[in-house]
Amino acid sequence: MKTNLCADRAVSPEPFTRFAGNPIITVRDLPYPANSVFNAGAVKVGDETLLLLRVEDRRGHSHLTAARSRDGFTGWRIDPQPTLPADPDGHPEELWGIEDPRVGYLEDQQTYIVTYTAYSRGGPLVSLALTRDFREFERLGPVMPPEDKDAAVFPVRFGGRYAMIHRPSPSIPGMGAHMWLSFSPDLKHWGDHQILLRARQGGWWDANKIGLSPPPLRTEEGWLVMYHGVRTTAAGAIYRLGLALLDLGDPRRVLRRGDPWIFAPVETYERQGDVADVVFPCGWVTEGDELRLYYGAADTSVAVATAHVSELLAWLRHNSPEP
Ligand code: BMA
Repeated sequence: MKTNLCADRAVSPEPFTRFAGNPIITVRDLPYPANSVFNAGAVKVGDETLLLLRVEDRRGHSHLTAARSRDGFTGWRIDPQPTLPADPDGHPEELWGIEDPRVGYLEDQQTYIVTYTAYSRGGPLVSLALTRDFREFERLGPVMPPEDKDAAVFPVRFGGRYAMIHRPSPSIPGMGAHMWLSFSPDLKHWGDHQILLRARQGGWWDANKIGLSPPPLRTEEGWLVMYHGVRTTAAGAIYRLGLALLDLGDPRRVLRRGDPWIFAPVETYERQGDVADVVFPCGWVTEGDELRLYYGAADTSVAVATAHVSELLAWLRHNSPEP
């Protein structure tokens, strides 16, 4: 297998451009005290961009708070109190908070779906909630036991079934934490579990542990998937981002997977913070061909970078091994 490592000079090795005003939201922008704000889900609601922020309070527990902006970059209006607080009484699996929301839209139900990590006594697990307005939420409860996180549901059904990408963590060291695909007739009962993308091994940037970043994005060439790879070093972990492409009609088929990473911590706000060297997107939105990637920076703030979907697809064509 041979890789066209940017054989075509027209394909930029770094298609993303960071917004000059980064970070766009920090803890100082919140209307109430907290430790940090990061790893936000993102969705277009009408003519506004809505971010569902992960806010970590000063106990170390997280909740979700909505922020809205007309242009997606500035003028964020943040809810005055937690929009979706953890509910440890009604939902014991949310004992130590809720984290890392991915927001999708279920086309058949015309409802938004929020996939998030509930931090239970048994470890992190995957929970789902539905909402139409980001004010009231209907919790569907836990759908994957611990440890499992980094999940998102596709906006459409395949052969009548919903599909979800998620990342269980094996308890046996050295097995690798891979991305899985599961199916459900009703969003509650999930099965037909299978590995979708494997963490690579050895010296790769995405060796041993990978996980979905934003929800899969439908493009004319396939479902665009961005994932994070966690490289363990003597100085700690480095979270970088890669791309893959899945078949539109059958998301079990991986059409492409880039060899190099496409985005990595470089700027000071990405390299320094509560957790150094982390870029962690949970959402992206498109405006025509323009894509805006919203990412947590160093588990401390929220930043945005832009690219063109067509450029990302070209990048994948040039950076994936030939079939
Ligand atoms: C992952 C998740 C993210 C976090 C990242 C870096 O395991 O818990 O919420 O941003 O680690 O700390």
